[in-house]
Amino acid sequence: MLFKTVSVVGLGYIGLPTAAVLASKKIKVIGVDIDQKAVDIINNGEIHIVEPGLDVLVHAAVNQGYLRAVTKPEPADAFLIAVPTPFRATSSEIPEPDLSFIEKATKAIAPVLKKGDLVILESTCPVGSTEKMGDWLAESRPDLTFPQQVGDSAEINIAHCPERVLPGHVIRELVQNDRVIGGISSHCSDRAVSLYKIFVEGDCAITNARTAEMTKLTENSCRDVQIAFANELSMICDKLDINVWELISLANRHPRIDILQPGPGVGGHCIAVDPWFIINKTPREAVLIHAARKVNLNKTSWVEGKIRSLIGDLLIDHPNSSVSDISIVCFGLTFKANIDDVRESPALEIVRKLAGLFGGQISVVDPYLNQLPIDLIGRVNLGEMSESIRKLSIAVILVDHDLFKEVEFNRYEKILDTRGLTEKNIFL
Ligand code: SAJ
Repeated sequence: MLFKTVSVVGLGYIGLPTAAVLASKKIKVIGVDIDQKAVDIINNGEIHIVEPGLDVLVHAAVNQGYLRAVTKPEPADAFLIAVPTPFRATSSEIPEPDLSFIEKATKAIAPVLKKGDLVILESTCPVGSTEKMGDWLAESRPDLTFPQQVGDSAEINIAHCPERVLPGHVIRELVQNDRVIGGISSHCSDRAVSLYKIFVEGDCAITNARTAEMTKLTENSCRDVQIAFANELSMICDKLDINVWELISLANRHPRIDILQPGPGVGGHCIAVDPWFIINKTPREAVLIHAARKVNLNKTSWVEGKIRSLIGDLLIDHPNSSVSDISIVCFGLTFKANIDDVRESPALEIVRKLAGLFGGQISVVDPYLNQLPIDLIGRVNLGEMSESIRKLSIAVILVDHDLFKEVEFNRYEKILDTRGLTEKNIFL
């Protein structure tokens, strides 16, 4: 059966671009989001997030009548669920996944499901979540049959197809990347492939739902481990008085070595979160993955400690000055370069800690943000790239936005460059 109408549930960083790309292929798309404000913005042909190329796509899709946003699910031939899967703290050091958004979205679409519909979970999730989604649907709709009950002959098809796109390159990667598709039955996988083939130019590789879930977690955990290696090297190099940026570029000349870049820690809603889904399920086995998480979390505290020692150095250099004479200018608040997303941002965590501890003036310069997170308003200034600086000033580079390449960092008395943006010899 063809997919005449597709519903995308969750119109965030993944759902909205997916809805817009599908609509650009002249499929009727109903976007569903609980946020009335986001729904209104989209129905106006505008967007509530920053992603290159998305504004043009959404504007065209809405104007041509292929994309419409609503707050309550409506009948469709396929449902793509792209809602967040955050984690919540537990009494142990290991947080646990919060599937409540997936559960709510699943239960919200259940009443409008009809025979022949396809339900796809795109949200990154712990192994077993797609099966759980199938159980929630079966409980809500005892009048329909599901693949976990009757296999290929089920009236509803269910699959997991994790999103794998890189923020900042979402539109291109949605089309070009290969997809991993894990159906609860093989018929579910085949139907999911036929949906993705509407807009995916990459291959659609078929597996089962559990392997598809683990594939996504593996990709992001692999990156977390690799970044942890770079972050650990940066702390070792600081102790041994070696320039870590030079070291990595030299080691990377080896044909089989490709070390990533250190930074102030790992942020975002994916790499800083997904490894916990593996650690939480298999804590005794996931030793390396857990250690990497700890290294990356510790790097953020380490940077904060370095800022405090720079403040101490300034006071030693200028004995007649006090902390209130010092200003710290933090460059970047987002979780990585050239985007507006501050979720799990190590830069934000560092600025929050500084705002709580430091008695001098703190400014944040971030060309991707029009305003500071609410809790920082009144405690931290939102500065300009070329703002005038005090005599006793420290520049802390937390994000390597391209626009920062124009900044004259040598105007500042001290520089802490966590991203290797300035001349390679300045780490501290
Ligand atoms: N980072 C470093 N050093 C590096 C690379 C990254 O410190 O060399 C930091 C970044 O500054 C950022 C964090 O890691 O704080 C994550 O950034 P990222 O660019 O590595 O990844 P994300 O979170 O933007 O997107 C990842 C991607 N996964 C992989 O590359 C394996 C993307 O393909 C996924 O779709 C996305 O997670 C997701 O949604 O899961």
